[in-house]
Amino acid sequence: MKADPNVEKSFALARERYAGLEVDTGHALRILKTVPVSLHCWQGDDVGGFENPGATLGGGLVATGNYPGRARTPDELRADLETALSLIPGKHRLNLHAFYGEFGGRKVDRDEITPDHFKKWMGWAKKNGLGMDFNPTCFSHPKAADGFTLAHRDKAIRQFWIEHCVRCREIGAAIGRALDKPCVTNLWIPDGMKDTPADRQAPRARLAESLDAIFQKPVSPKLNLDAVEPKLFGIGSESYVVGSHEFYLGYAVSRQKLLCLDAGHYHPTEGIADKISSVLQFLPEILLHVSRGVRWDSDHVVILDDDLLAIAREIVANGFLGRVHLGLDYFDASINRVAAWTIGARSLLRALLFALLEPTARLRAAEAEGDYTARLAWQEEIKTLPFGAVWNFYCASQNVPVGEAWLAAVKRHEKEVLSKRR
Ligand code: RNT
Ligand code: ZN
Repeated sequence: MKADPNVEKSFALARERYAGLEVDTGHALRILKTVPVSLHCWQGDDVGGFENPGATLGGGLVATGNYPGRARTPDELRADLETALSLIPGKHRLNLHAFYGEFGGRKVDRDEITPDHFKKWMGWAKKNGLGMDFNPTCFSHPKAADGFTLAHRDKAIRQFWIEHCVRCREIGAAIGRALDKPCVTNLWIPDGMKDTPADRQAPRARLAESLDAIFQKPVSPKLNLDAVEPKLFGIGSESYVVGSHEFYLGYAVSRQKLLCLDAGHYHPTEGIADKISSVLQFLPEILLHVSRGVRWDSDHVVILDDDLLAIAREIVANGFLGRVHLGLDYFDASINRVAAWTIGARSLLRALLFALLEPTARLRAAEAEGDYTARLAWQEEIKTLPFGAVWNFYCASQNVPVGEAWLAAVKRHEKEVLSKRR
């Protein structure tokens, strides 16, 4: 990358300004470099997976749009991920769903998957210095067609999904072993009802029982960490979701599992930022699905908005970076998919940097003195500090494009690679 002297100059001025507020930009950048973001494979192919080419997305998930160039094979997906990763500063992770296994053209059902089907992904991650996370796929399958999986009234169906999830934890552990860092295996299920249930209780009792069966065998947290993801409602489960927030909060706390907070899984005006310091009083670690709902759980591409800044701020200001795992979760098929990854990941990193540059000590001193006037004044002044200059410097120092320059690389990839996928 050609060094731009203006990037250096602007950074020098910014550093001075922050130093005047007792904020050490060098320290902020050293920390930012260590924070991995888990890139969700499913943005690359509209949550299609590689079991069968024409599969339709289930579980109430929808990826709208038909932008050309969707990845159709694992190799295509890896090529697209490599392009995105070359535009995102820092070292990151890959978040893989179980139905992205490589089955060699054979039919391997969900209750038959083994670490072998993910060997190539692990090798690729290792070669690229990426960590990996994993997810059971409890949707887009005939045995999930009626909207129930682990909470199904039919024991055989529950057993099928239990077996799938047990195998996913084993695959998670194999990933952790292969990459020498723990894999977070996150469980989300679609179970719920479109209209008012007559029995809200029994499915929840069945789900708790299924979860206990899945987690029965101890797995070293050095290899695999279990997370569970609640949701308020989905398409086709508007009236009732078995795995609600309260259900999984209770489950995670009582079983000491990671709770996954997805930014799109609450009431439209309910943010997850304020939940972080609450649940971390009772849980050692959590997972965040950084997403953006527009009026509903629409999974729009993550942008640098107030919700995202608040999330990053709560993690950083409270010193929770070591206890919060960060993953992206959205799927937009209406724009270039590599750009979607790049925009979301860069936005999250920018929000973290913004938080790392906050003069928190000053804000907290004002608060401790009861000077809420100064606290509010500072909170507003912070918004126009020269944060962009620090971000540009960080990108340059990490050898990724500065500012909007990444877009040209995405357009080149589109012309040379994506446009040939017809
Ligand atoms: C669904 C959940 C879940 C999925 C992925 C594909 O509402 O957010 O995390 O998006 O498993
Ligand atoms: Zn999610």
